[in-house]
Amino acid sequence: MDFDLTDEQELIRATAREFTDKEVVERSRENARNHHFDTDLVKKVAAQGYLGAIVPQQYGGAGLDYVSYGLIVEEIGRGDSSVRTVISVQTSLVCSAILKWGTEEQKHRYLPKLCSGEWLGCFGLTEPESGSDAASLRTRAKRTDSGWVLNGSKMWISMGNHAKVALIFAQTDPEKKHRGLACFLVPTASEGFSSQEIHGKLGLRSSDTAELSLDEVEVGEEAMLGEIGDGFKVAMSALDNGRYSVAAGCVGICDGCVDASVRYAKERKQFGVPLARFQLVQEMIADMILKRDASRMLVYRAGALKDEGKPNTMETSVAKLYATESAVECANLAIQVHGGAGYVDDYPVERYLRDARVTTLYEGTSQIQKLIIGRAATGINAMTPMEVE
Ligand code: COS
Repeated sequence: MDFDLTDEQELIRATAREFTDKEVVERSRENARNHHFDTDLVKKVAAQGYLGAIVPQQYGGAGLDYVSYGLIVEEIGRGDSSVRTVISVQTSLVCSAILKWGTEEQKHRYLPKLCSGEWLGCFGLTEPESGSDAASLRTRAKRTDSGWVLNGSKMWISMGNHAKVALIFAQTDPEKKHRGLACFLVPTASEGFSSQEIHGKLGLRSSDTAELSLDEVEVGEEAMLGEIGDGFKVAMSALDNGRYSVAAGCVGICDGCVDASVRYAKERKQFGVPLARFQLVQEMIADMILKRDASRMLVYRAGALKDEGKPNTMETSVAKLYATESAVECANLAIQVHGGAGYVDDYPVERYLRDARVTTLYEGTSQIQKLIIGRAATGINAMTPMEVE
């Protein structure tokens, strides 16, 4: 077992750290205050090769391994979870799904544009009536002479107002339940496709979040990603990657909480000595370090399994569950270390708490992760409630 990063991975981490400090941290407070989805910053992120980092070079990506990708996502996550969300959605959900399930034609058509940031993509799985129970989604796909017509709506879709292409999951045959689902690559400029911004979020204020509506949207046969009936597997395999990136981003939040708290505890004096002199303050810092380091190791484990091509759904859920819950706890502790100063946005810790909160919800709640882990451990499926007599 080797816990060291390679020289190349160390360089990737250092470069991402420098980029984050110079470009991301600088803008995070103002963007959050202004609820501004920063397309200029997204261009800079793309220019770094951070969109589609795991996509092979032949399709316009950086061809990096998952551990390296996780390092990048961790650093960006320390800077701003709204920016990290752009990377997660574009790379882990959209690009990874096209890479795994797309035809050569689809890969060549979409991946170079997504990797370069020329296009943004979004992942349309969740609906107003279906969240955890993804298989029950109601968007319908009906056959036409030349392809398919789509009707339905999608909810909580990151980048939905800026995306040029949307992965839309739709039911082709309700009787088949999850085996009737299909995934379509839908240009957002299609007639009948519209999006609306969702306002009033607790966190991720500089992230774009949309409700999508599909009203008789027509697409050709070539729009389908995978085959009829593959839709649920497309979604689940993409979420295996999405959850990994959310976990890595949350390691970044934990790390940012440690950095900010150590700095503040050494500067701020009470009773004539720095806060760091108090054992109860050190205890909070130690607790944060524990959670950060354990989260990081779990993310590395999931990343290493992905790089080896081994099954990793359970390990990814462990990493996602632990890192996201840890990010919430670390942010809460970091505010405690900062006292009143942590309650306003002069310091990043209040934003860390607001941004961390969604991570235990999206891409599968903590409860869903526990059920995935529990099922892997026991072989018993406790997902579906027992039928009511
Ligand atoms: N990769 C590929 N295929 C997978 C998979 C994975 N990680 N997990 C499951 N599948 C396949 C299974 O192999 C099974 O295939 P068959 O139809 O051939 O048997 C099928 O998908 C159904 O799987 P499963 O029985 O596990 O589905 P369940 O309904 O029991 O559980 C949960 C599904 C609850 C785990 C799933 O619906 C889920 O993750 N929900 C949360 C959704 C979510 O994260 N939403 C947030 C989206 S925000 S972007």
